[in-house]
Amino acid sequence: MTANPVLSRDTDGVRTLTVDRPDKLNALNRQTLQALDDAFASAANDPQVRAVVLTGSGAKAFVAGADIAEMNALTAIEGREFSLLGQRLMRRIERLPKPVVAMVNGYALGGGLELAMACHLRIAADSARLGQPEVNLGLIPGFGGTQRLLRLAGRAAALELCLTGAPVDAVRALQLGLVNRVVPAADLEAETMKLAAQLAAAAPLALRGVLDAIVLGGECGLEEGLQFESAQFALLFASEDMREGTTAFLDKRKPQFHNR
Ligand code: DAK
Repeated sequence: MTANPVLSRDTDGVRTLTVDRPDKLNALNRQTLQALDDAFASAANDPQVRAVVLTGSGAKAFVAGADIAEMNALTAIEGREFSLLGQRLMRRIERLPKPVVAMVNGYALGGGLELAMACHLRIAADSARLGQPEVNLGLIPGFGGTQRLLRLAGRAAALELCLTGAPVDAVRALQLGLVNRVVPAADLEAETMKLAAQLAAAAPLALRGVLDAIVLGGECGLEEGLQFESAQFALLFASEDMREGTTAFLDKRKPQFHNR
């Protein structure tokens, strides 16, 4: 066991989590997956946290994938545990009741791209490269990558990335819908923090409603999704923040949201 491989910093309602194994390009070993799972559980439960930013240490990598050296030595039983831990983490992030922004500061490969895709929004540095190179290791994506890539970027892109294993640059990733924005590497942190601050200042219950409606609603058929949306919409009429938001608009002032 080494020091906690996930750094945590809080600024004005934004929790920044940094995978901190730069000498291994922030590769995800079991300790790191567990630390991330703990960190996201804690962010979910902390009422001071309104938005989360996830990134990697150093200028070179967001996360270069699952730790190949560790995987190489796993038994089948350990491999199953590894897979379940990774899948649980990805699902926890995707289902977090607060927005999570991946700040993709470099390589996002294999499990690293799967991690970024589990986040709600992705901002990439123009130097980033994204891909699913598992076939080169005799594997396929195992942390939900085939399914999330398919849903995010469509069948053609998912097949291209997973079959060839070749990474794409940030501009191509933007064209494929894999990332929301691309910015110069020097501006990445400032631009990401600006977006996170905007999310942290928004009405938390409304953001949660959006996340539930789009993430969960997107997993059902249109009819159930629409029903789910209207239930989420109705629920917000019970919130003080909805009264505050609409009253502030009518009063021509800025709303003050209190997560109630
Ligand atoms: N794992 C472990 N170490 C890694 C690593 C990784 N994924 N990526 C890089 N490193 C280490 C390198 O070994 C090297 O360590 P030292 O030799 O210095 O000790 C150090 O980081 C610096 O890397 P390089 O020297 O290679 O740096 P370069 O700039 O030359 O190349 C690179 C950068 C990103 C192109 C290259 O490092 C690379 O190709 N890395 C591997 C990328 C990759 O294939 N990623 C996908 C991993 S597979 C599953 C669930 C999920 C998965 C699998 C199974 N189950 C359901 C069980 C997921 C699988 C993956 O993610």
